[in-house]
Formats: sequence, structure tokens, C-alpha cells
Amino acid sequence: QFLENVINHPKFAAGDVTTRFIEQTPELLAFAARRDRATKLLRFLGEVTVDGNPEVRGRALPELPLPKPVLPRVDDETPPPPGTRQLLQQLGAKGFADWMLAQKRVLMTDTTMRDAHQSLLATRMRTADMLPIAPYYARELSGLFSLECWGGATFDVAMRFLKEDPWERLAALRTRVPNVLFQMLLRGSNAVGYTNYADNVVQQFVRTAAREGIDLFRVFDSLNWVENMRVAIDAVLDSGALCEGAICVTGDPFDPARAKYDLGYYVKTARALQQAGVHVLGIKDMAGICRPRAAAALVKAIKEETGLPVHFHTHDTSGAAAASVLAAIEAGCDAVDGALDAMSGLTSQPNLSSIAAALAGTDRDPGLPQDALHAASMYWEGVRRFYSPFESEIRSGTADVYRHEMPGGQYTNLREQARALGLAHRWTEVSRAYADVNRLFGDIVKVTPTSKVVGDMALMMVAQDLTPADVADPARDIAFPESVVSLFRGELGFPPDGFPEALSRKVLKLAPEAAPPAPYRPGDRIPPVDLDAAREKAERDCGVKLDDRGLASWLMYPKVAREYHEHLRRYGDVSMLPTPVFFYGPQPQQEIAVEIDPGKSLLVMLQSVAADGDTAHKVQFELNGQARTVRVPRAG
Ligand code: 3PY
Ligand code: ZN
Repeated sequence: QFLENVINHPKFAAGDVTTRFIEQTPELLAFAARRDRATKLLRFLGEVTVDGNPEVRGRALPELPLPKPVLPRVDDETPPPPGTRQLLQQLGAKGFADWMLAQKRVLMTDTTMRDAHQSLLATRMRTADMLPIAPYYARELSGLFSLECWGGATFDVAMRFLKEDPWERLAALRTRVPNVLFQMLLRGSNAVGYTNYADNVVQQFVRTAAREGIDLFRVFDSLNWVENMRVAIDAVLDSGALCEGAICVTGDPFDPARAKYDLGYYVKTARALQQAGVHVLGIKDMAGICRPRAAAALVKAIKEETGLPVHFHTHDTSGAAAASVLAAIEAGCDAVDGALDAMSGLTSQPNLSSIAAALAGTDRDPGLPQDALHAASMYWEGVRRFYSPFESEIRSGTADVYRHEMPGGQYTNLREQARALGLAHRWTEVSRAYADVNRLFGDIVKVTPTSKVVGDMALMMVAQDLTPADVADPARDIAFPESVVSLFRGELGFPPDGFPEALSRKVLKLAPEAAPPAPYRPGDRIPPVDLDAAREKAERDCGVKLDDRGLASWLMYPKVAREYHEHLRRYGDVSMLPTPVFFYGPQPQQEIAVEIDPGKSLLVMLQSVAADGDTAHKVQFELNGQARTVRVPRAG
């Protein structure tokens, strides 16, 4: 390889060399590294050309070539105007919360880069599609309150399916948007995972995320158990970032049949969060079931009780979410979430631009430029086409969500899981079973990770044709999914009224004299992780030196992080490949420019694919004008 670089070097080719040529020509090494990266990338491109990307195998693929999304023009030489991030830096978190309260206009969060694609496209949006529009946001949409662009499921999906580093996404976005608050969704003690982590792992994660550019942490607990949010809240407070304590909405506070989730329940939870020190209160309606009357009542009651700014988040699964957002605003809500038009509606957030337009001329007018919202949305419309294999079948809002209460971010995933189990045609039964499981479990908050447990159980009931009575029947043996056993052991914490005793006994196979577990905070039973030892282990596991970010990824998802590094070693960084190329492979004669270093691009073109004996394919590329062949062994 290195020799080849020497031979290919223009000075060498021209015979212009001395014995100290190698020493005096350091670019040879950079050149070697670049060549190595090019070889890896060609290997990836060769394999997607022959085998396709495993992530879209078996899905309906779009017609190719796909048009490039239309990027609105922006002068990215001019520095962006100051925004909410500078305000937070000036005022500090508490002062910033007071500033929020003093605003007449409603503040708006754009969730397009996190919840919208999590809820519409199984979280598959790649960094390469976020970065081009980021400078436009910084300059033309700097009046936004925040960009929700990190956390939730984006963290593991980035590594697991997109083969990219979530921390690199954050860093790259931060460089391009230095002025608008970056908001992330943090699952309390479950951080960005599905399990309760050791307290010091949660602290390490929050510290690192704040240092890397997260300004606002929306913290929730999947059972609304404030006790289990404290470690995360304290870590956010220590970091100087803005801490939004979110209360997850379940049921309808006006439904007498579900009196445990009445207004008093929310007010009590809000008070506990205020005592825990949060700066902002979030109303997190992850399923989109908070009706307008409930939204208004919750905002009013929580504001009156705590005097803190309130931030409302909902999903449009019902088709009626904008009414709830407007009702919340009317009731004095300080900030609300929406997604830009092309990425809004259905299981995503309601349409930010339409809500902004609906408020135009009123005293709550958010003051956002409609033209700029539209231009950014047109870009997202183009981007969304890249991801059509991940779109769900839903075409309209459905009132059924009020019955099953599935979070928007889970809906498409659970449908996907049902499909993988051959249950696609039994989706209505799955959604009914989901509601049945909720009742069996004692009517709990359903949001990651508890929602996943309810989903696992619902799928099992449908797959095995079990009724709720079968599940409850003490005489009938049921092999409960591991996640259900863990839930009933209390490993995700406890609902305020505990789990139903009879089912607890059955799930945990308790002897008649044994008592179900008394409430405890899971973090109290998980010993702290020795972070230095963990780093050494993680480095051996991943085969590279790891900084705090890499360590945090490994602590959250050791196997996924290890596999990500294996992919990186074999194929190099694939995050900057255009999305159609990443998912569907290069098109013959299509020129692909891939930036591998700032200002350094590779130009790749697929020439031909041919059989290479019975065992492989030969894929012919042109790389920067030179012929290169990749041999791809036949699968199996
Ligand atoms: C997540 O935890 O990822 C969610 O979106 C919950 O609503
Ligand atoms: Zn959400």
C-alpha cells in the first residue's frame, strides 16, 4: 500500500526524489491513510451493490434515482445571530427559566431531527441528511426555542443500524448551529437505554452530553416515579444545563374510570419535580392522547401550583393534536413542540408551521418566519423520500390511539416487530392486546422502556392466542417474556400503587408465603461501575482508545458499540455517504462525492458488476478516475 503511494506520488513519478524523499514528504502518510479509507469505502459500496444493505432487505424500495432534496440558499459565511443558547449562557438556567415566563410569544421546539423521524421512520434519519440544512436553521430559524436533535432512540439506532457515531452527529450539528438550544430526551435512570444503569453511569453520560453540547435535557421516568429521576436531574443541574422534568401523560384526567391519573396526580408529580430542582416542567404526551380540555387543565394547574414554565409535547396519532397544542397555548403554556410540515402529523408531532401560522397576529404569535419554515420543510420533504422503506402503512389519524395509548415513537416499531413475527395481518389484535396488557399490569405509564415491556407481552399474547383471562389464570402456566419478569421484579422502578399482587406472584413464580418485592430504587441495588476499569475493558472490546464519549456509548450498549467499531474497522466511516447510496447502493455511472477529510473528497463511480467464478462477484469502480475492483464473496 505504502509503496504504491510512493510510486503514485507526483514527485516520485517525475523522478524528483532524493534518499530523504519519504521523510520529507509527510503527505505520503496522509495519502496512505486516505487510500486505506477509500479501500474500505469501496468494500462497503461493493457489498451494498451486490447484496444490498441488510437494513432495507425485504422492504419495498423506492424507485431510483431519487432526486436530491432542495436545499434553501443561505449565506454561511455570515455568523448566525445570537439565539436561545447565548441567552442560556448569559442568564444561567434559572434566569433562563424566568426569561421563558416573561415571553408573551409562545416558544417553539422543532423535533424534526429526533422525535419526528423516530416516530415516522423508525429513527432511521442519518446525520448526512441533517447537516446540510443545519446552517439554514442557525441563520433563518434562529428564533426557535430549541432543536430536539438527540437522545431517545436516536442514540442506539445511530450505531446499530446506521453505523454512525451519535456523538459525532451531535458535534457536527453543534458546529453548524451554535446559537439555538439543543434539546435531548433522557429516560432518567435508563439514560438512552432500555434498562436501569448504575447511578455513576447515568452521571457520566449526562456530564459528557452536556459537555458535548446538549443545553436542555428533557428528563422523564417510564413510570413517572420522581424518586427514580433524581440522579439524572441532579447530574443535569450540576452540569449547568437546563433541566426539564417531564411528566408522562396517561389516560384522561377527566375520566372517572381512571381516577388515579386525575389532575391531582399530575399536580403532585409536578410539585415533586419542582422540589427536585427542575427549571422547566414538561408535559410529555408520548402517545398523543391528551385531549384539548386536558391539555388546558394540566397547563393551568401545573403553572398555578409551581410557577415554573411549562413545555408541552404531544403526537398527532389521533389527528387532533394541534387542537390540544392550541388549547395548551391558550391556557398559558410557555413552550410547545412541533415538527416541520413534511415531517409532521400521524405518529409524529403536529405541524409546527401550521400552529405558528394559526397564531399569527395573536399575542402568542411565535414570530417565526413562515417562508423559512416552508423552505426548511421542503428540504425535509426531499429527505423523507430517501427513507420510504421505513414508512408505516398508516395514512390517517386514528381515534383508536385513545384506547391503546401506544407512544408515537413505539407505534411504527411495534408494527415492524409484529411484521417480523408474521403477525402483520393481526395488527388490530396486537393493538387490543396492548390495551389488555396495560389493564393486566394495573394501568401503568407506557413509555420507553415500560412501553416496550407492554409491547413484548402483547405480541406474545397474540402469537400464542392468549386471552387476558388466560394470562391471569393461576392454573395456567405462562412463559412470560424476560422483560415482563424484570418489570415485575421492580428493575425499572415501581408505579405509585405497585403492581397488581396476583399477577406479580404469577410472573415471579412466588411461593404462597413469599411477598412481592417492596418498592426500591433500582439504582440503589446496582453497584457503581469502576469507570477506569470499564474504559480498559471497553477499549479491549472495541479495539480502539476511547474518550468519554466512546466510553459512554459502550456503557450504554456494549455489544452495539463493539459491533459499530468492527464495522468502522472494516468499512471506515460510512456516515457521509449519501443516503440513497448507503441504503440502495450506487447506481451505474452515478458520480458519488464523499468528503473524507475537510475539503478532501473521493469521487467514486460504479462501472460494472460481474460474476467472479461461482463464489464471488467482481465490482468495478472508478475512484478519482482510476479503475478499482472489489471482490465480493457470494453470501452463504
Ligand atoms: C423515547 O424514550 O425514545 C421516547 O421517544 C419516549 O417517548
Ligand atoms: Zn414524543
